[in-house]
Amino acid sequence: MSDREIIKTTCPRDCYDGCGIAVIKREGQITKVLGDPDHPVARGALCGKCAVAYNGVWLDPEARLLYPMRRTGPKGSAQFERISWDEAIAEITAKLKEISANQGPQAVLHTHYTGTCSNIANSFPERFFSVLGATEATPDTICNNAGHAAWGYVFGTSVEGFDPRQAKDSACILVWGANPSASAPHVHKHWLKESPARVVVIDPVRHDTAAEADLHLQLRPGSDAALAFGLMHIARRDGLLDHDYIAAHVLGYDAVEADIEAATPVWTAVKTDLAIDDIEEAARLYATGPSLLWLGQGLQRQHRGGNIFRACAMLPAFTGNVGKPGAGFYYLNGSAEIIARKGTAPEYHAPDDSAAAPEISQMEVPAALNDPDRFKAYMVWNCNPVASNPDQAKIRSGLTRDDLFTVVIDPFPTDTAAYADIVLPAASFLEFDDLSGSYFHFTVGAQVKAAEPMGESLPNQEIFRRLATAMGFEQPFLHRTDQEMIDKALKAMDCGLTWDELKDKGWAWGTPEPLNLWEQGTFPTPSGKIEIASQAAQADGHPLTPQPTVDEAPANGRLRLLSPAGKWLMNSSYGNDPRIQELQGDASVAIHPDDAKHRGITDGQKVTLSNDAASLQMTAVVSDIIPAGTLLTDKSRWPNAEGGQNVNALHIPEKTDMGESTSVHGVEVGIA
Ligand SMILES: Nc1nc2c(c(=O)[nH]1)N[C@H]1C(S)=C(S)[C@@H](COP(=O)(O)OP(=O)(O)OC[C@H]3O[C@@H](n4cnc5c(=O)[nH]c(N)nc54)[C@H](O)[C@@H]3O)O[C@H]1N2
Ligand SMILES: Nc1nc2c(c(=O)[nH]1)N[C@H]1C(S)=C(S)[C@@H](COP(=O)(O)OP(=O)(O)OC[C@H]3O[C@@H](n4cnc5c(=O)[nH]c(N)nc54)[C@H](O)[C@@H]3O)O[C@H]1N2
Ligand code: SF4
Ligand SMILES: [Mo]
Repeated sequence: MSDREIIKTTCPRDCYDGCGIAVIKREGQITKVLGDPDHPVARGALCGKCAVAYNGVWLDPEARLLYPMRRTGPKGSAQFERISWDEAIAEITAKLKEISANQGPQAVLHTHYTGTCSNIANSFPERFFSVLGATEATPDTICNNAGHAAWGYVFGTSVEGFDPRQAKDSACILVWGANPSASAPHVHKHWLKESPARVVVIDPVRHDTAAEADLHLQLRPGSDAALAFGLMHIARRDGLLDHDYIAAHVLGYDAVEADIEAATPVWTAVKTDLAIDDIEEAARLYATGPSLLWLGQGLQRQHRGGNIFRACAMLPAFTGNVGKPGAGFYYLNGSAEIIARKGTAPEYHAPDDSAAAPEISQMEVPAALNDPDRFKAYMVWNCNPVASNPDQAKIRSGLTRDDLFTVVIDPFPTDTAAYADIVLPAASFLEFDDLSGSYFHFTVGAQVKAAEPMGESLPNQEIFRRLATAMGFEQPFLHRTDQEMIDKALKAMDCGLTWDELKDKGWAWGTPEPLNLWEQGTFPTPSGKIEIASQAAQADGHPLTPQPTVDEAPANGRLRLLSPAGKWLMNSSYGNDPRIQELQGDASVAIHPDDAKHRGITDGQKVTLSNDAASLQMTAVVSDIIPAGTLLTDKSRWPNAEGGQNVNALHIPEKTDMGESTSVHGVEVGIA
């Protein structure tokens, strides 16, 4: 049919998969958003949540923010009046200038994360804030910074992991503290199943990936470091360590050998609540290799997440499962970093010569927002802190401060936007051109404009170009056009395609052949080796080597509450889609039959979860999908749709041992 048009684009959500999308248009209107049949990951299907939301609230003008708005009612009441872009920009810049002159630009706090991961929309606004000199809430501290800090010490980088195409040569894939069945649905559905490797999952939760694995070690949360030592004990006892690799490429084997020797199978079984046979089998499968090790972001979201990551790094280092076909380690793949190995990197952030802006951990934001001497303005883009961040009550109280000028930029009227003095409507990924990759696969995707921005919404980058102009910031990098940045990035990536060619095809491999990273055996650490013993870590106040620690069991009848990625939301995104709300049902919490019995809790009953931060009602699901001592729910529903609170009301912002990051999977609660 002649009026039918197909536009290929890429899903820019914070997701391992990085799916290609086919947008179907008829008579100029988007009629359907589907998975691209020619994309190697999507293979013609979006995940369930995107299939609903991209055809639901994302196309629905009633659900979107359409115009800049100014607050007319009390903060939090979501009462606004429409204003023009010129008025909005003028009011914001007047306020930023006033605060900069009186308190200094560091009194402006901005917070952002991965609302969109498309390269320009995700990073361009940072240029503005670094020129302004605003304080940044360090983005990764809400998600994965403990892992980054730990693997920074060990490998010198945490963003250059294995190329998934290596899995064809693997005998074992060990998925540790990740749940691809929810967080990377296509990896779960295709990649894991098509590899000849045996799949081992280490996770307290028997999620779908664990249930379908060859072996699932359902350990007690927070006992992972002990397990890593236990696995190395067996590999050493059975002669499966690669002493040549250790001698040439690893620092610190001698320093941990006594701890490995002490971590006998019996000791490990007691510490982790696992069966000895399972520990033995996992150790032999992994150490025999070739093996891929995938450490999930869930794994490091606990009090000792950094130590756990250092302990798990012993596996590839001591068994030599690095730099050979079918072997490697992975946390995240940063395309810019991998591109930088070829000698060039796209310029997404402000050039290095701009003044270093101050930072605070996201764990400090709730208190900081309540401190009138510290911050006078709060600018929120690409995130929804009222739903996603810890200490919900304190965030809300900070946001009601009359002397805090708040700006929220989002495609949707979130619970955070309800507190804004000025709300700015962001265009959706279907409405502007950009580049978008994957942090798992080595793919580069075109994000292609398929419709005009809804209402008067604008892409993040255009909003910040306008703000820069109004502030009188003349630096050329604040005024680059999208096309200039896309062309420059594509050239740096050297994927062999121009923008028009990439647009046609939708996607390209970053490199035509699978990459065998770390083949040469040198690492960007001070010694050039894998540093299991790290003087840099020690200088920062950590032990020289990883420790075989286990978290104490919660006291006073409390249980440990896990709240990882669920199937139907993308963090809090899609929480406003009515069909998604229906599919999710009521907020529920899984409790082990033994714990339920002790407390007289039955399946389907309303229960109250409480700790020092809050009390929250959910529906109990009695299930052995989790071990005794543990509770399981999903993260980040829209609080206002749940009577004002979601699970993050219970999330106490305690920092991890490294990286000042969230320890949300270490939260403890009582249940009655
Ligand atoms: N209990 C619990 N809480 C958690 C976690 C957990 O495991 N448990 N996980 C944490 C993790 S890992 C993360 S990463 C954080 C994520 O937390 P957030 O970064 O707050 O993620 P979202 O809640 O999805 O909010 C992203 C917002 O960006 C908006 N957005 C989408 N596209 C654009 C755009 O182009 N421009 C702009 N300006 N906005 C856009 C979306 O509409 C949405 O409102 O949550 C954390 N919270
Ligand atoms: N559908 C969907 N997909 C998403 C997201 C989403 O919200 N929804 N969020 C995106 C984002 S921002 C991120 S960061 C990723 C996160 O995705 P993942 O890396 O998969 O991390 P999580 O979902 O936080 O948790 C993964 C697993 O860690 C386990 N875990 C918790 N504590 C422990 C422990 O002590 N030991 C071990 N071994 N395991 C533990 C949990 O039981 C869970 O099964 O997913 C992304 N993809
Ligand atoms: S969120 Fe992930 S799985 Fe879903 S369509 Fe986007 S990239 Fe694919
Ligand atoms: Mo995340």
